[in-house]
Amino acid sequence: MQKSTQVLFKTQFEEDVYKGLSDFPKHLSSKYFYDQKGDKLFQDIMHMPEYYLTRKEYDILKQHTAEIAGKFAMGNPRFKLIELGAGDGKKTKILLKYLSENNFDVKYQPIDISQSVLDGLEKSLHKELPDLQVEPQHGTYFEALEKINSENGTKKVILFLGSNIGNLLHEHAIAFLKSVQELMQDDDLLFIGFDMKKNPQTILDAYNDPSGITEAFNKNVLARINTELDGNFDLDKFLHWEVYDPETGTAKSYLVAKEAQTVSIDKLGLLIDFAPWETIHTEISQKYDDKVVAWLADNAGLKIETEFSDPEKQYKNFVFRK
Ligand code: AVI
Repeated sequence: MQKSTQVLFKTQFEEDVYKGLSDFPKHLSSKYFYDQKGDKLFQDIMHMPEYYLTRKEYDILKQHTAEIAGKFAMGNPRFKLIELGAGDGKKTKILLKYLSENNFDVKYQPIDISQSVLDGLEKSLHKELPDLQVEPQHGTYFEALEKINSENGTKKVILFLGSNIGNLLHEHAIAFLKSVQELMQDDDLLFIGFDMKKNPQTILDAYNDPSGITEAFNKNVLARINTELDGNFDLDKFLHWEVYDPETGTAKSYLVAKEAQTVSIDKLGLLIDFAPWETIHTEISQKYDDKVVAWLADNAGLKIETEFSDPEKQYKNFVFRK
């Protein structure tokens, strides 16, 4: 018998780990891949030859910079460019450079949960684009968006790149888009990157690199449980396993127990039994088609303004308004 709901949790991580590993089938959220080590592993993933997403989106921004900037500035060339989950801003810098060099009246407001990510980005932007106004916002997307909204009525262009939306189940993606939509004014725009359905092998390869970087990224949630919650997971006793369903467009990551084992998580007073080949589901990376994007937008009260894509239409950036 495992402890029940009277356990008092000090953090969301504690609660989610407790509940996810006590559930059947077991699950843990991919948001817990990201700590300092996880951030670095994700940077490495973005440089892997198999992980096409980053390159495709970079190429779209590079190929269509002037058109995208023109779309953003349409009707009102003075706007705030707000980026949700800015990271190192490598792709956004293409747009920022163009906007800055062509005298658009833009203020860039990157939002990130990690203060060190924001500090690094601000520093590099001051060096590379000294004339650009940068105002980082630390916090969750909605805290920061609400704060920005309350400041004044300047038009907003909100960026959500990297197919980050794909890490949300459709119902959560709709809820997320609805919340953003509610914070948008009539002339505000939302620019989102979507990884599109393609040859299933290409997708599997992107999440199953032979160098083991994605495996380490997936297992980082177990490493965090070991260091932060006094767990004793033996990472070698788990397999990284990726599946892709070409019908639904959902790629799913699992950690699979290679043998029967019991893991203790002392801070949670928890003992977890694993049967041989039992799974922990850790991540979804949704792939889209045009119909699904239109359906998500419709459900969130958004209208598609236009789209930009690579020549093979493997990745698309959509512009939405409310
Ligand atoms: C951040 N996110 C969009 C990545 C993805 O493609 O789902 C995270 C990732 N997981 C494994 N590789 C990359």
